[in-house]
Amino acid sequence: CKEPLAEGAVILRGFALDRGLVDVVSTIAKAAPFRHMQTRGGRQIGVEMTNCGSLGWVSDQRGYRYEATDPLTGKPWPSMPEGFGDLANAAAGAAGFGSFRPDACLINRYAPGVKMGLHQDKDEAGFDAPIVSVSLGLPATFQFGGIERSDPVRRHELRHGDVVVWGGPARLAWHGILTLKQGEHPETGRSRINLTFRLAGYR
Ligand code: MD5
Ligand code: FE
Repeated sequence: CKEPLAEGAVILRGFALDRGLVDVVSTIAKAAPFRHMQTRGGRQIGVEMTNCGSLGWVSDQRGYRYEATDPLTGKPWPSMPEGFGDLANAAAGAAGFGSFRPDACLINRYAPGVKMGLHQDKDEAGFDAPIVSVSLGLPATFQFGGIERSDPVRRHELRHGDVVVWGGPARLAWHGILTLKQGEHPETGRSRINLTFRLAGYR
């Protein structure tokens, strides 16, 4: 079931259900543990993160960027599971985009009380490809604005299994996640997990 958010952005409710994604995340996190990264300013990011795929998003005193190696383990990020790549491509197709073969999957883990402030995703080498985002576990309120930081934002509830696809005019929209409420989910416990699939490097 498709819910348009804006020109170029759509929510696919329940698209990621029954694919065993939470177990796959657990396997990835054994090789590349969730961790709090630091910002350039030396502050700790509240969301815990890890990655899979040939590139992973990292933040430290040198700023935001994509790296092929996990700075925590010194090893390449775990490879993109086939089920992840196929899901991202199927979601992009269902949203009306062409073939999407992401090289990066950032995995965010939110505990109750944690938020992600309004930002744009612009650390990627190009913005032609869409971004596919998968929500698992506890529900969250997503804030979706426009191309200008001052544009009005709308709020949408994202629940377990929901997938959002952004591309075209929505690719550089400002967005964020409001403070996660307390709760417990049968698959993820007291947490929300978000998978964000991107084409981060040059094609
Ligand atoms: C999350 N993650 O739920 C959110 C939602 C991130 C991030 O924002 O950067 O890890 S993914 C939402 C998203 C991604 C790319 C573009 C847009 C939204 N957008 O244009 O609105 O952890
Ligand atoms: Fe983002």
